[in-house]
Amino acid sequence: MIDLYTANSSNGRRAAIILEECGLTHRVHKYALLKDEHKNPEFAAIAPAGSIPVIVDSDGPGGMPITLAQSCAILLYASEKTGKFMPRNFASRALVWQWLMQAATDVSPASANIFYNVVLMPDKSEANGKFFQERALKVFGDCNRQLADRDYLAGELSVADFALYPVYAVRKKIIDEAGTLAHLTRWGERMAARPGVQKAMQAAL
Ligand SMILES: N[C@@H](CCC(=O)N[C@@H](CS)C(=O)NCC(=O)O)C(=O)O
Repeated sequence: MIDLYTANSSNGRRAAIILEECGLTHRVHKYALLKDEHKNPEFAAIAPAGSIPVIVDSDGPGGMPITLAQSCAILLYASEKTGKFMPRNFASRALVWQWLMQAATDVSPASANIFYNVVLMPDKSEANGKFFQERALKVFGDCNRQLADRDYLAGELSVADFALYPVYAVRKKIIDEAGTLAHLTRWGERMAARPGVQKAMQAAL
């Protein structure tokens, strides 16, 4: 059994999606972050940075329990545990790494900056908001170009797509308004049609 500690954020949804898509039985423990619900002793004891998502798998490697944080580590863990969503071919796998990192280190921070500027920063600025939005559209544009001649980021459906999807979903409004990211939008429709994605997005609403 896997316990998933999560919230209604893109990082939390990544973990929920991969557990559903890999068919791994799990229980969801959901916290309202803005109410500080995650700041409790049970979660503090398992979360190295006090951040969601975290999974606790009672049947981890070698049958031993494992506790794991970082949304993309959880993507890779579930993939390796089940043998799903990672190509066997070395060259294809390398492409998955590239697009997984693009989602983790380019798209996620660009989206987070929008959230910080709208919700968390002490001084909210319209100019900074515009700057962060343009930056986010630039990195979504990189994904859009990659998807021009393939259905999924690395050709076949992989952890890279599950890393990108929740960030895409939360920024769908600005992507649609930009009107220039048709390949990404069609990919988003393909991802949104998946029952596992739908169930996980609902669970982490
Ligand atoms: N790089 C981490 C980021 C984790 C993270 O920033 N989690 C946020 C929600 S998306 C969180 O728990 N924030 C509340 C806090 O740290 O107190 C990942 O990919 O999992």
